[in-house]
Amino acid sequence: MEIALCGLGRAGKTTLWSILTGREVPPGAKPETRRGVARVPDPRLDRLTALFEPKKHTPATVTYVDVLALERGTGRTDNPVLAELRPADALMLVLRAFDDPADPHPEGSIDPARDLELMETEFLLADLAVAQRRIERLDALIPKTNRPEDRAERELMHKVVASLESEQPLREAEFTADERKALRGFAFLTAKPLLVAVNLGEDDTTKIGAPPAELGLGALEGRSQVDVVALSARIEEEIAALSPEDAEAFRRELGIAEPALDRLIRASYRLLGLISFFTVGKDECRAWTIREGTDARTAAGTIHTDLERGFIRAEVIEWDRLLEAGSLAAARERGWLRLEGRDYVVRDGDVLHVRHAS
Ligand SMILES: Nc1nc2c(ncn2[C@@H]2O[C@H](COP(=O)(O)OP(=O)(O)O)[C@@H](O)[C@H]2O)c(=O)[nH]1
Ligand SMILES: [Mg+2]
Repeated sequence: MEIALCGLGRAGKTTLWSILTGREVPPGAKPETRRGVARVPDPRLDRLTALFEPKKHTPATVTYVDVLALERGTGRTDNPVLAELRPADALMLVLRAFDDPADPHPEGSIDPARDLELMETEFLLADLAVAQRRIERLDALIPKTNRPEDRAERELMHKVVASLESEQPLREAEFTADERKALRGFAFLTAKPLLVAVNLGEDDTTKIGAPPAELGLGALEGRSQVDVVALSARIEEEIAALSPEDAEAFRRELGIAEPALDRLIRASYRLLGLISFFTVGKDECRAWTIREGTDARTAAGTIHTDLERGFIRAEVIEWDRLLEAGSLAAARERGWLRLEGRDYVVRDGDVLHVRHAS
């Protein structure tokens, strides 16, 4: 699962990517596409780890891709940056809200609401170009082949165009499940979940975690598959360099309850429709990533294909019940471990122990 960081130049994308992934980008490094992994902070896994004291502790991860900057007019061209965004499962749009006269904003002033509108317009235009090109092809093809599936696709593309022309992103348009499936192959940008990261100035700490309206981004309120996190990349950078104790003290001083970076990663995870289940033991406590709605057998397959193939049953317990019991054996004794079959829909926070035939 990948999230692409996008936005205008000098918004703080690379800075944010570097903190998210813990990978250093030396000042003056040449701009390039960078891919890196962030650990998903999860206090539930931390508590389980404290109980089991395993040799290994493995959190879930999300991959972030730092791509080159977008600019005004990008959507009307075949800009290669757009092609880099298409494979992503979601977009993180970084909006610059910090001022720095020494490092001017490419649009000449600080105005996150304008930048949001500008970028969304480019995405709409880019998708529109894709749909229109497809319609042209189908128009040429249909008289020759006369296939009903081509006609159906053309109808769908006209629906796409109508949505985009009325400035409605595809993620917010109404499509049937089959239509959504047919759209997937086109990798429309406005169909992807959108996480807006507002990069505040380091004096704007009172706005960290503020709702969109307080950031002048009321237009984002209540939109489906859109989330907003306000943070200061500079402050997160400083916090990342501190020891956990000092970081905690620094945050308390600023009145920040939870690290903004944690919230950003968690919002990414949620927006991607992902949940975690856990496996525990003396060797390893680990969080596994699945899509919401995944059955127990498929979930077992994320651990190992053998577990999926030979799946018999899963012993399941909620993470906090397991903590309460103190061990798997104690939970089993109390009858708290449920035996679930292959069709059981795994829930966020379940601890699974898979019984399988080898
Ligand atoms: N004052 C301030 N400067 C920042 C912040 N985030 C990034 N910058 C600076 O803005 C410039 C552009 O940042 P960069 O991450 O390269 O932006 P990108 O072009 O979007 O990748 C760099 O000089 C950063 O140090 C921030 O929160 N506050
Ligand atoms: Mg950059």
